[in-house]
Amino acid sequence: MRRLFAIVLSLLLLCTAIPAFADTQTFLMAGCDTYYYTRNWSTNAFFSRMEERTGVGFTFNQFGDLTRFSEWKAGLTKNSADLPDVLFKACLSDAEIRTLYGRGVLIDLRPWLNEETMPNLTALFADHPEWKAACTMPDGAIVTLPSIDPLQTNNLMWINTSWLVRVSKAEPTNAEELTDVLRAFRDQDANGNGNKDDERPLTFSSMWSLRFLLHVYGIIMNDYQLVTDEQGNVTIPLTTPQMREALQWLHVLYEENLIDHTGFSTPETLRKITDEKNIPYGMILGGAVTDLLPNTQMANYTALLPLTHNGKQVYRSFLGQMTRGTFAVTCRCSDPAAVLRWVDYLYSEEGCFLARAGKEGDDYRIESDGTWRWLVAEDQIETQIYARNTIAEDLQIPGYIPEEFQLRYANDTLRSQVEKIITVANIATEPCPQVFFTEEEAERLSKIWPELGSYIEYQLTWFVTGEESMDDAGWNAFCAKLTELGMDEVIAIWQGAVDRFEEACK
Ligand SMILES: [Ca+2]
Ligand SMILES: [Ca+2]
Repeated sequence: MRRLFAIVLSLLLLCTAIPAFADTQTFLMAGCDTYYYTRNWSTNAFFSRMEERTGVGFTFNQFGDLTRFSEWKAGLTKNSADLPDVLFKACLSDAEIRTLYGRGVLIDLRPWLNEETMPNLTALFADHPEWKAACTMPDGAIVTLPSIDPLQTNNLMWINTSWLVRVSKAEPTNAEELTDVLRAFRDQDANGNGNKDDERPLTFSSMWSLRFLLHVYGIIMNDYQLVTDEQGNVTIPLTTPQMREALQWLHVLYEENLIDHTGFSTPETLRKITDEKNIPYGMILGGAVTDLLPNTQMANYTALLPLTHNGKQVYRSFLGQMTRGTFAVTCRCSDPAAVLRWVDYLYSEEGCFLARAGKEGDDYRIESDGTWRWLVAEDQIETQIYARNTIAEDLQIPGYIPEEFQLRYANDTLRSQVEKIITVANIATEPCPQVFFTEEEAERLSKIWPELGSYIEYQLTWFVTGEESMDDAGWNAFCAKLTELGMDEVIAIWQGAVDRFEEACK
């Protein structure tokens, strides 16, 4: 009986499906794919499966090299003979978006951003006006569509849990406890190899990365050293007494050999450890443990939750939740509604699975407990699934990745990591919203920032290492130099862009 019902159901579906997509519409798509195992878009199952679901198919102008792709994009005009209908995996920078929209090559997508044509993205934008605002150009147009990933990679504090057990300490929750744990790592044989002196308690890569530790003193800032407060005012934490205090603490960590002295100067590739028996790092400040250690070490480290300062936890979200510039429609496209209906599918949970996991039954299965797993062996995923049947690895695709996609993956080690990352992600915020600068603003920043930014980077490093003094004279000279190099104008430019952003959120 059940079998009969299934057949009836599939017949019903056929009846409705065939007339709707009797005439498949075909468009020209251009984009770039640099996936390590060659992926051919013309034969990749993702596109044929999408065609079955939407009645929209493509022919391709597929690039395999980002530089050549950028050069090609730079030359596009409304009359280019090879102008495609859409750009997918478009990697459009803000400057490229401004230029191509300015030339009339890319069109404003707002007329189709509605429930009828794009129900999934419209619902996400309604729930998250900040995502919509981040896609909005200074003149109000929405020209490209984003990749939205609430679990974007972040710079995290990975701590070795076996080391904690060996030195009898709990996960630290504030500056004092962290310092205490690092001292225990330094003074004891935390890696258990019989040598008390081969531990490097905390390693990091560059001042940029070390800056994430400032959250211990309640400080987060973006790459322009700025933060936007709840009233929408852009301020600079860099010159506050709190910042000075935090830097003095980092200087103590440096003096006491609690942070890795090579972190400022030695590239990660030269510090990568292969010897499993003599792991030197108790804490790693970085994107992934495996950047510095063998894959097998992943299970020994856990992402530390942000520490507490005056009863509050803050943490910087580095990439934010979205990447814009992944999809665009050109003036050549005869039916923008059709291609936008196509891309809207990727903003649904089913679309996420189709683009990233493949087809249920063919590529993966869902277990009775709701978790999902691939139907090929783990070492076959890249060549069998990623290269042939899905599209998401490497450069960003348009779409939305619900937390469930990663949480429900049937691998306990990975899942417990993901759970920790979600907890940090829920605390972390972007210091300033993802604004879109005008051409004039971008140009001014590109004039001011190289000198000012590099001055700040060096000066902070020297404060931490002690090469520059943080006494009143040293500190006041630092603050004065920031003004001299144009910090006030940088703040004003950001304030203007943030004001527009807040307006676009309404
Ligand atoms: Ca030690
Ligand atoms: Ca040791």
